[in-house]
Amino acid sequence: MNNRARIFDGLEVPANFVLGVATSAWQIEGDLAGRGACNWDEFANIPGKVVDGATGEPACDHVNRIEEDLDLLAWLGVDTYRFSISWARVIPGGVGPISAAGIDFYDRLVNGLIDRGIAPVPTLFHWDTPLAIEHNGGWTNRETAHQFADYARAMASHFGSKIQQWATLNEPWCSAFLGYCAGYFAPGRMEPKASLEAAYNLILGHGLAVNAMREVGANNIGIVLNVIPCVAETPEMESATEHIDGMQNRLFLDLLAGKGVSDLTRDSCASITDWAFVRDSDNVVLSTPIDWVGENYYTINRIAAPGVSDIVAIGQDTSMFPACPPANFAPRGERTDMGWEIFPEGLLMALRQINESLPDIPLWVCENGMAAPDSIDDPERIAYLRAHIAQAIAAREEGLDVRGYFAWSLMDNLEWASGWTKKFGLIRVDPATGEREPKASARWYRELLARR
Ligand code: IFM
Repeated sequence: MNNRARIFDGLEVPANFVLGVATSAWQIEGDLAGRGACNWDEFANIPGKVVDGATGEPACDHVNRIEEDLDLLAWLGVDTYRFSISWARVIPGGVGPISAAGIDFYDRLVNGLIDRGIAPVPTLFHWDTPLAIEHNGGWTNRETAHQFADYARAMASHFGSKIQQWATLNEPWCSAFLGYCAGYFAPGRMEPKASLEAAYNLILGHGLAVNAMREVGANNIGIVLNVIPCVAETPEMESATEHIDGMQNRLFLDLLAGKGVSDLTRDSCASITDWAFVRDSDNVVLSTPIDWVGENYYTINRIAAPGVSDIVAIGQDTSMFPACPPANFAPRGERTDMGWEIFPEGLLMALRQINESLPDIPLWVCENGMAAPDSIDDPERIAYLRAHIAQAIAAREEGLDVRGYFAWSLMDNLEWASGWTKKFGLIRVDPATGEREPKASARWYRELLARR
């Protein structure tokens, strides 16, 4: 598997280990006038929901700077680029006719990548639900799953063989639980029961989409999860840890594996739902075989007793886990600007956990990176990337079929509810002018790509 390894900065990167960078539509595109509105536009317009009142306009102005961004990708020398398609840009109302201007933008992106020898890897849903669909219940409405499949079919049929790798959803945990349980993300609902239904309908939509896309000839279709290893800090926190692992990881892995909702999960959420929305007949669709699984890895969940830690880490809060028993997240040691503990070994743990649930399916690290201080000189990011790439390679060495790695992110962008305050980019973006400037980490990644 690890043929013709080369050493760079202590990393032995196999020649067939694919390296890329990733972004998502709402975080970079801008050009709101050129698309339909989405849930995040509405959410960001509510005072206090996004830090400093940042909105999707102009974000990184990527729609207008597409040639410059394509040239930056070519300069980096990446093999592959993972981006997301804005559903509301290509189908402004969520259902109905395709927007010629919207699809033209993605044609230019996809053709520009192919011309530069970079493989395009689109994700069909990275959290930005068309507003009309959100207003109709969003992912709490089963109909959304079918509408998503129609959109997926339309994209697969339009792009045909130009796309050799597709992702359906990005991190359905975030859409379901940050969006509908904690209210921290769009649409800002705080309804634990509804969030479980949203999680279920997301995976249903994924399964329906995979089938619809295959009907029109698409292949190599996967889903991107954010499996986070969950570790109890003390024996008495084991049951809370099991619950959090159930919501963060096992709910999604079990549905994809055809196991339905486990008795453990049913019981641990019995106080908030009777699970009446689960239909046994959905199992075949939910567990439609997939060609690969993506893992977005950033940190680990350490679960401690209430009151043990006062560290604030974004996304590590019991309000984001329906029916969560009292617990406290307790990150240790070095942390990123998100408050997330830096724990590279957790990537290997997450890949193992996925492989145990969904054995023998090729794995991709679809996102990994860190929020670091706003500086062109970012040695901490280089160290973070190096340590995590080493873990991905270690996973291959122990026999896991890890095909590649995407650094998050190509450039600084709108970090959702944190607005412009968290910087994940390899390339610095000045939010006021849109000016791009490669950081030291971009030069490091470029060198790694060149030497491999
Ligand atoms: O910026 C996000 C991305 O959109 C999804 N995965 C996590 C990243 C960092 O929070």
